[in-house]
Amino acid sequence: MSISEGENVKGRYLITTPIYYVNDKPHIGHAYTTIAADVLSRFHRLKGEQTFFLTGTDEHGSKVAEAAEKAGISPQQLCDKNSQFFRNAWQELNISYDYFVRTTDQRHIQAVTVLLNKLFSAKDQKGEKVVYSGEYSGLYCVGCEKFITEKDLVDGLCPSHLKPPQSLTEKNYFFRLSSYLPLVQKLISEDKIRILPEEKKNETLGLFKQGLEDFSISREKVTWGVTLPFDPSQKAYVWVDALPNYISAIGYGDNPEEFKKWWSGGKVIHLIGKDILKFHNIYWPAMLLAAGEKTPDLLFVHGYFTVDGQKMGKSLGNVIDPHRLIEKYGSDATRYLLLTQFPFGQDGDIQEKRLENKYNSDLANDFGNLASRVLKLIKENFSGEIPEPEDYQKEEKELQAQAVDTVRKVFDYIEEISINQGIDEILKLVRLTNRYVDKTAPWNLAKAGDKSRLRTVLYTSAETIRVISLLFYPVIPQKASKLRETLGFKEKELIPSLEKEKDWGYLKPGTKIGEITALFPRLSEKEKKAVEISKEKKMENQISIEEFAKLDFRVAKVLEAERVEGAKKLLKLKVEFGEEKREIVAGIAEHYKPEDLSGKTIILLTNLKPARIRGIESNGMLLAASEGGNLVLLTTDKEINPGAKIS
Ligand code: ME8
Repeated sequence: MSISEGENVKGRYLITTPIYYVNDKPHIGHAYTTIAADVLSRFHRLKGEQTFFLTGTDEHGSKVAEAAEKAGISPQQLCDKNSQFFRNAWQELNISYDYFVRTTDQRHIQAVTVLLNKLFSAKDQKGEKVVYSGEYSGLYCVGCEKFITEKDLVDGLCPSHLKPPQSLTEKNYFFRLSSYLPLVQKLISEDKIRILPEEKKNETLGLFKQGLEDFSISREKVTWGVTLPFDPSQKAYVWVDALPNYISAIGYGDNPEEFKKWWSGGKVIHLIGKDILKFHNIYWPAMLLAAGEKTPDLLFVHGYFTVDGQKMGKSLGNVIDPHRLIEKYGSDATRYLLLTQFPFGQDGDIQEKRLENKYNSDLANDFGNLASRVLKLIKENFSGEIPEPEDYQKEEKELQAQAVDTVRKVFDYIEEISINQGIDEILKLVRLTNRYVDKTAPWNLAKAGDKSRLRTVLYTSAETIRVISLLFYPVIPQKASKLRETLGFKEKELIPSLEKEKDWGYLKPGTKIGEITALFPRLSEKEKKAVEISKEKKMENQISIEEFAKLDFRVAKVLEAERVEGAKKLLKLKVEFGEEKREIVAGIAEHYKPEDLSGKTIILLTNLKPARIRGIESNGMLLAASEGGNLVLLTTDKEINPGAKIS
């Protein structure tokens, strides 16, 4: 057992988010952590530091397999589809990840296999094997993908998923956590593994006091997972497969140099939500120690938010899709609004009304308005060229000092992952600049013809706005770049650099400013636009008669039906239409018994590409109507021969 410290180059960071389950689409909880990690990565890049920003999807385990079965598709199909939804959302939110890991990637599976072999052959300090086999009997919550105890249940249900746990007895392999607990505890106490915020460090240390048991690292009855290299009858427990994403993505097991560079050659920062604290703060360091690897440098555990006071969940119907916010506020404002509802690290509540108010007050009024009024004055009074400042008076000197000081403060806060304090400082500077503009009243100077003073005031305002564009860039990258473009920066200068831009006076007098558009239009105007866009989207979804005519729907007759082995929801149907016979797989087993189906008339889409579901090739899709949990098959009003075309 060793902690290889490595060279630990200052200024090299591996920044990670959790990898999200693909049993469903992304929601704003996932977006929250990912945006925070993006902001952090962008700040480090601004400092000129090497940054590897990692995110991805967690694709194995019962939870995903069950969702696939419910959807009537194979687990891999579900993973491909939903993993893409995450990537799409991150693209819309301008998430600048360097690598998107998927646990079904061969590269990842290979790395997990290497790690499992390493753990299997490892011995602890007493010379005992780290992995041993045993029998486990207990309650398992598929939603959490973890074993839970009777005392965790509320009215017999898992309190997080409001579902009864399964009772499981099986042969499992166990990880001898007990051998590593004292060292992990020591590393955390001494901040060698730093846990922020402080109360989450204390919460973690509290878990050691309560006692922690060895955990099982495999499953006998799960089929969707990584096969144990030392026992092919078992699959790796989904968490033992998921946690190593942080090393598989940087070359563990296939690129030792790259792996060393990012894992032991810099700082490793994991951002996680408080729901997965134990896995990350205790199990993961212990696994790494057993495998002879360095432990993470910093784990930042943020809080959980509710939506309008309620836990966000499918059953409550209050899950917020990031697209909805992006449509209303735009990508940058969504990033800003999600991060500024409550301090990063604490629990909070997201309320639609508060989002609107904050958009209008911070972004439209304070920031957007400041930029447009200053730029307009430059356009009107100096033919759109940044004026040369003359005598700096007390007000200017104060604002300059504030601007330079804000740069230092913001980067200091970000170093400690105090994202909200960092953003608050930027906004304070915005407000100070607004006050400065109000106080110096450049419109009056223009009226009075005091060009000399006007030059100084407008240069000072524009230069402070330039500093704000530097600081705001990681949070609202598109709008900050837009603003920089208007300030006259060329394409390659749109991404700022701290080293070049931290001092006063970077903006060159004489620079021609660009066209001025509102950075953040007030919501009422923006909403009008959103309605127009959604109308356009609806139009885009409309299809022509020609397109509809391509769909070959036929009346068909069911000849035989049987259950698909191992799939609760699937039936295999043999159907006939005209001369043709086909086999299809349909997710209707919870609504129709096989024996009730033979002889039934159904409506079949016949020219769908074949799909393999549970190893069976399905050649067509039947039509059904559903509402709530109810599902009925579509059929014909009167008798008509199978094969009749539907038009
Ligand atoms: O746990 N508030 O994936 P997951 C804040 N696959 N953050 C939230 C949130 C909320 N209401 N809801 C979700 C998993 N999150 C595992 C992780 S890592 C090796 C494996 C965020 O899809 C938060 O970051 O359930 C939380 O930790 C994560 O989504 C859980 O995502």
